[in-house]
Amino acid sequence: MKSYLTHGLVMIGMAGFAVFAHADLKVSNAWVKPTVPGQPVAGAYMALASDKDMDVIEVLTPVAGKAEIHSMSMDGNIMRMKKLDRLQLKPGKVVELKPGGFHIMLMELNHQIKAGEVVPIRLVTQDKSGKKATISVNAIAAEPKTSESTSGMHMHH
Ligand SMILES: [Cu+2]
Repeated sequence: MKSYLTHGLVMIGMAGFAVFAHADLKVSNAWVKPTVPGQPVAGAYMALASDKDMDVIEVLTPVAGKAEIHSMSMDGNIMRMKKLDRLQLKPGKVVELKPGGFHIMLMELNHQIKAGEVVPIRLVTQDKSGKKATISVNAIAAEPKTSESTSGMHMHH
C-alpha cells in the first residue's frame, strides 16, 4: 500500500507541467462569470480532457455553500437547467463546460465574485473501478470572451 501511494504522488508531480491535471485528467480555460452585489449564484466553466472513462461526481469551492453540475436545454423559449449527479468523461473527448451548455453552478455564494478574482474549485472524479481522485483548479473571474450575452440564463432552476 505504501509503495502504491508513493507512486500516485510521483504521477501527480509529473503531470505538474500542465496547468491543472492529475494523472488522467487535464482541465484548461477555467473561468467564472463575475457577479453583481447580492447575486447568489455564478456559473463556472472549463474544458475537461480525460485519458480514461471517469465521472466528475462532486464539485467543491470555498466561495459557495454548494456547487452543482448542471445541464441546460431549451424548453420552448425557456432555458431549463438540470442537476447532474455525475458528468461523464470519455477518453479522447473534450467536454466543454460553457454558457448555454453544461456548467458548474456555484450556489449560496458567500461574497461577490469580482473580475480578476481567483476562484479555487476542486473536482472529485471517480473511475470505473471506483477509485476517486481530486483535481484542484484555479478559475479566473472574467467576462466571457465572446460577445454572446449570457445574462438571464440562470433564471429557471
Ligand atoms: Cu445552472
